[in-house]
Amino acid sequence: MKPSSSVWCFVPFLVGLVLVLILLPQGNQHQHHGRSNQILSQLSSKAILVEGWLRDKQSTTDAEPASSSSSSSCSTEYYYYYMSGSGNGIPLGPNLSTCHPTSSQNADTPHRSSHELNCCPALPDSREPIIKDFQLPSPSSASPVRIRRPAHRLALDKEYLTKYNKAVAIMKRLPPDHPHSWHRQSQIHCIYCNGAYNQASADGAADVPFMVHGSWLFFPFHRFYVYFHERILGKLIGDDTFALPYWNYDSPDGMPIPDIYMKGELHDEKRATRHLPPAPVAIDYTPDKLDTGYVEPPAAEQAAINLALLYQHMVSGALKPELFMGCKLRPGEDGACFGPGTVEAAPHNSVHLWVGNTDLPEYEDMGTIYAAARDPVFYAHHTNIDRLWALWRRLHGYRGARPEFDDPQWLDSHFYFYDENADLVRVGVRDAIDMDRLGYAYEEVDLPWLDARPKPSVAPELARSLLRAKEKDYDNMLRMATNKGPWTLEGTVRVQVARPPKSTIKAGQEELEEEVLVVEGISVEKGMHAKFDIYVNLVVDETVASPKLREYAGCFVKMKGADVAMKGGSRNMKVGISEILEDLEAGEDESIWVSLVPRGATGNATRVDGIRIEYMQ
Ligand SMILES: [Cu+2]
Repeated sequence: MKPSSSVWCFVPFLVGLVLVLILLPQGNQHQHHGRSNQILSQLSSKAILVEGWLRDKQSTTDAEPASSSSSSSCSTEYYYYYMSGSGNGIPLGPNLSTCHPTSSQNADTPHRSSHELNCCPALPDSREPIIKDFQLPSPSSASPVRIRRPAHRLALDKEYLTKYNKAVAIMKRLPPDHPHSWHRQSQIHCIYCNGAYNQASADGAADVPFMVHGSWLFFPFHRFYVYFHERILGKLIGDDTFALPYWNYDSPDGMPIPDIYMKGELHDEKRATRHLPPAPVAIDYTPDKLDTGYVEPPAAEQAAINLALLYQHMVSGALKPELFMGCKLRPGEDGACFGPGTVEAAPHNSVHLWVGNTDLPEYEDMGTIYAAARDPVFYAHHTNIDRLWALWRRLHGYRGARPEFDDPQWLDSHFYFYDENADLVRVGVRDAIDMDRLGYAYEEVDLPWLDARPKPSVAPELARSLLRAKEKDYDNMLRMATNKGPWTLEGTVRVQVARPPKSTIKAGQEELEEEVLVVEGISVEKGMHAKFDIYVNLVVDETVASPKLREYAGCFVKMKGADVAMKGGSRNMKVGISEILEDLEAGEDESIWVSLVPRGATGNATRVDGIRIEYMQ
């Protein structure tokens, strides 16, 4: 394709841009009005967040046209133009003709048998006669907004429950090969998450799997997944206002598995019996924690742990898009990365593991990637994850940072889904960003985790002298010179990590720079799940440490079956620590102590190559 014709592609885009600029501000304000009032009152005690959110709202409104797909009919050509290039410009996407059986377990894992999976459709999707490009509804379109409500408040809404159960029942009765069937809907997760497709965009014929976990593809992929699932359910019962509920586990009342998922079509047998209601979800969960002497806290304490963890993962640990969204996956083997964002690690991974039945080989259904979407509660878990993304974008505009990447390679990455008309559509990440444009919204509820900023376990001054005393104890502590591993996490690893001098930044820009702890080269034996917690300047015993302490910086959680993603490339966990260091009064110290605390019994299968600090702009 000639570059000159690609120029013409931008003409409708520019016209659209002007139109959107004229039309959008009013429409957007109108849509936001009730909700913004609500969130403003929730945040009233947090002047800085409010101020920030308003600025964020302003800047995203200004930036909106960039996510419009008004390039319409030209977008296919535009895409091929990219494809014909090489190097950095190539966006990521799956090659539909490569769907192949994959495996969920590894044969070398002695106590688990290898499990071949074939999640591909009987007829390859690449044989579809027409693949459409997804079109965002125009901002002026009159279609109703679908309102997703908290699932725990729906137990008495008979009319809604009848509809939802009926839609799922119809889905379950469709022939298994129908793209709208329950079977095929759940296989989407298996295909995209167990590596059944190869990348379309890798150079040459390299069999590089296309994966959507552990990177910046995680949020946009799952947004589209539940988006189409919801529209299909609505179509099956002839209701274009139908919306999925969300599992509001970020609020104490909503923490148990919602009752509506305990009966009828929404029930699933394959769940951990000890976690059925009224047990509150444990967002810091790992399956074999109890085998290692851990005692489950009472419900109120668990709820407090959950909120404190959410504060860290949503607010202070994730001030930059890369920290929240995950690592920047690039095409080809060289571009491989596995680095989940804070919320993908927990609550996403941990809640999956908490629901799954640990008596089954792979903790089916929710605890393993290939089977997770067979459990109806999967969709309520993922609407909540999607909601947390939307909340995060609002909260973090205030430091002047863009609330998402503007990297074209991310924006042009794409996936394929069957829409409610059973047409195969190609959807790009750029169309996932603005939830309002997609025509659904979340009913607002209180956000108690915003107020759950933890306190240091001991007074910072005392902590300082305790740490100094420990530094003299050469036997118990690894020294600065050894902050390079590899270490096997059989027990806690404590490392003194030097803080490099800050990069030169313009005056007034200091607060834009985030200090980031990088746990490098994480590897987990195939077929195993894993979890470790990351603490900074921890002075209390790690067996009593929890996310309720300010020293908690984050965690790494790997689900079962996420092995394909663990191949090659960089495997890092990054968490922001500027606010923690401020609260621990360690902001001026030359080095900090980092503890990696394995949780559960798989520490001896987990290896880490090193720890370092970087500054993120
Ligand atoms: Cu998931």
